[in-house]
Amino acid sequence: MPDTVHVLNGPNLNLLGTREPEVYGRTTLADLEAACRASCERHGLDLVFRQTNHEGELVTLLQQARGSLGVVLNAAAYTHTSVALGDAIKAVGLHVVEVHLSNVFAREPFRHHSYISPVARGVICGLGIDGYRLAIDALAASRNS
Ligand code: CA2
Repeated sequence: MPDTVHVLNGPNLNLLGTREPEVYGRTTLADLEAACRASCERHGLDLVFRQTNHEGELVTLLQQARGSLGVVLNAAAYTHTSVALGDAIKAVGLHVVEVHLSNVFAREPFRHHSYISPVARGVICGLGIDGYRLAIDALAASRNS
């Protein structure tokens, strides 16, 4: 468990690669999982990779990540709306790296606020799927700290 990273993806990310490629790119969720798995393997880490369209399910998945090295979280639209996710991150006391494929600060003002950033270990946005790899690298680097 301490050698496991959980990558959690929120609503509509199951559609990656099929719609709005100009915003989210052409990589599918399956491609993203493969890239995360390769990153984890390079660090000798196990990977739990999940996507859900349901807010409460994301809370449950965060709770289930207790005991792991940490979480890479793209909560998608719930980033901007969910007090429950912010509370869950505080409650589990895990290292959570918030990731967004797009640069949310270059988009609509409602995407500039996050309930996750204040309780996250770090935030990466605008780098596409590379952001997930960088987040895994950061969690791996935190292993002995
Ligand atoms: O840039 C990101 O990763 C976001 O978390 C993506 C969310 C958006 O609400 C956030 O503001 C930023 C939206 C995910 C929707 O994913 C789609 C993927 C393909 C086609 C349509 C939606």
